[in-house]
Amino acid sequence: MKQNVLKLAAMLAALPLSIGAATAADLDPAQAHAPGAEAAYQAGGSPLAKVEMYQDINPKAPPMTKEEFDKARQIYFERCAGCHGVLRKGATGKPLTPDKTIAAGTEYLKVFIAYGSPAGMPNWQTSGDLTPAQVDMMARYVQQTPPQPPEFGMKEMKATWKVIVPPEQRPKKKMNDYNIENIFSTTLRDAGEIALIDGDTKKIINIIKTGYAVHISRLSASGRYLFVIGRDGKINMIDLWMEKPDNVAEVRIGLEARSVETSKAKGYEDKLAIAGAYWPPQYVIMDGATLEPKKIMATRGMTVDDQEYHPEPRVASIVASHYKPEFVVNVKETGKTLLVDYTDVMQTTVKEIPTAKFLHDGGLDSSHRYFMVAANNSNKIAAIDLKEGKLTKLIDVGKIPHPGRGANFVDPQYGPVWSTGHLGDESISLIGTDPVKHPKSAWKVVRTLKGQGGGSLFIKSHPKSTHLYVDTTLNPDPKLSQSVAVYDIKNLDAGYKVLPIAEWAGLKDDGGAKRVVQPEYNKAGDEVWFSVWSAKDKESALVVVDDKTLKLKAVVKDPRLITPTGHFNTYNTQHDVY
Ligand code: DHE
Repeated sequence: MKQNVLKLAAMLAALPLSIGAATAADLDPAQAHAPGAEAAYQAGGSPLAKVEMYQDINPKAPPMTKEEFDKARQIYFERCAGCHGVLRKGATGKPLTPDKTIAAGTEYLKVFIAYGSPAGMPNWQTSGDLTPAQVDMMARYVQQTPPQPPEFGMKEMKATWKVIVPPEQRPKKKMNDYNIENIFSTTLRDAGEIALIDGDTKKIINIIKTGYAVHISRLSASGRYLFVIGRDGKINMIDLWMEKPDNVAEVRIGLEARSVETSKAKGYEDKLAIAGAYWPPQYVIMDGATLEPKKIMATRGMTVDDQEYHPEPRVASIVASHYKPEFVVNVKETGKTLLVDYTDVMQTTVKEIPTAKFLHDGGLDSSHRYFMVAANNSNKIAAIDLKEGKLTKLIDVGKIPHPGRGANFVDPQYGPVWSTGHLGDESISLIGTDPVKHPKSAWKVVRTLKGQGGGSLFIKSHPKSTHLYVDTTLNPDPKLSQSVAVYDIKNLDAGYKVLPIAEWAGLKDDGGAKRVVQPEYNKAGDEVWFSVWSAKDKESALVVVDDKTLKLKAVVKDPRLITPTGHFNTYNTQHDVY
């Protein structure tokens, strides 16, 4: 029996089968997205799993009890929504709407879910993640009408908004002795907390409760306030002037979110904050001192290429222009970069720049004039000119670029470059960013470095450093996921050295994953910090490397450092130094 099913799985993967309206390609997310590392990365679990939703009855879909429907819905949002979308209209994975899935039928879907496909759909049953009964339930679930989570408008936001310490009761000057330009805000992902760590003494200043599966931190233009966003859309605003820095305001801007940023243009310092939601698909501009939500803008609309309506285009990265009072908002599924003028928050002007689908993460070039954003599943980087307000170039790079904010440095041959690593291959693409002095190199991949392997998430350099660090966090080989590659920028042809970061952490050898993630420099640019990210019931650590000697400088361990992932140096984040 098992052999027959395996044969069927192999046949389905190999043949362009046509079953009613659906073909294997329509249903196979692997045709649209990349293998292993990316699938694992996307299947991160959505807070929507816990949200009650309405079950519609479609007489053509196989029957499901309410209990089964709710269980399957939870699994869907925990495992599948990241690739296939909240409404199953398709994101980086293919659509799973009833017109396609009912035509395919339960048995066909069960094989796909159980065995996956060589190109990327995880093998949920054979990996042991789902039982045969759960696979059967999921095969029936994806034939039901997709339930829609509730909207989250001004009324809901205001109900979550709390000003813990009003602006007039906050310190008038800095009340602590910390060097607040060299603090690290470290994401403690599964604890729903951040650790504020003194970059000079490497001591923990405070552990602060934040949103669920907390994600990133950003600084206000003055450097006084730290903004942290959780996957549940909760933003925490932390005042670094307090004797012991802590929360002064919080709000939820949606049911699921990833990005937060603050106004950086001259005259607007610390005035506004913005956050982008995955669900509902919207972004929200808030007061920069209290987080009071002011204006909600929806992103639902047409896609960039085929101009089809997309009901849930998620907001990916947001960056503040240093040139103009504008936020740069990247909308993932429709492939549009929005320049949101915030001079008049209520009568917002939005310029829509068509870029490419699947916009994700990105950062500024060293001049801060250009924003470089990865359209990850399109295998492209879009260079946007923030001075002129237009797309400069779409640049083809390797497979599934994932830069974080990318790394800027001066290539000895080609001049200033911005660089990205990739989830889907081992390459590192260096793109020329100086059209004035190096016009021949501008907006082209001028050099491709060979890295340790695919599964790279973050790359980093610093203006005072001659090194370039590239992690391989999601590579399936523990040797690679537990180390980083470092290049000498003055001699890129020499290849890389490997630093055994996880080994240096000296954690117990318990066989658990010890993923090394996100190089981040201190303010001086002479140390590089890494997280060694273990499971939540295992010990993790931060490892600090001396950038000159490439030797171990310090290990930070503490039972409170649970699942450290990203970390954000206050000065470098405030000034976009990377
Ligand atoms: Fe992230 C940035 C979305 C999983 C760590 N991540 C971003 C950004 C987006 C995003 C849109 C850009 C924000 C910005 O600049 O405004 N991340 C997503 C996902 O949708 C995804 C794939 C799946 C999920 O379920 O959330 C995901 N991210 C992860 C992780 O698993 C990581 C590795 C660990 C963690 O803490 O969750 C992770 N993402 C990060 C970090 C950044 C980030 C550290 C900021 C990088 C920077 O240098 O600014």
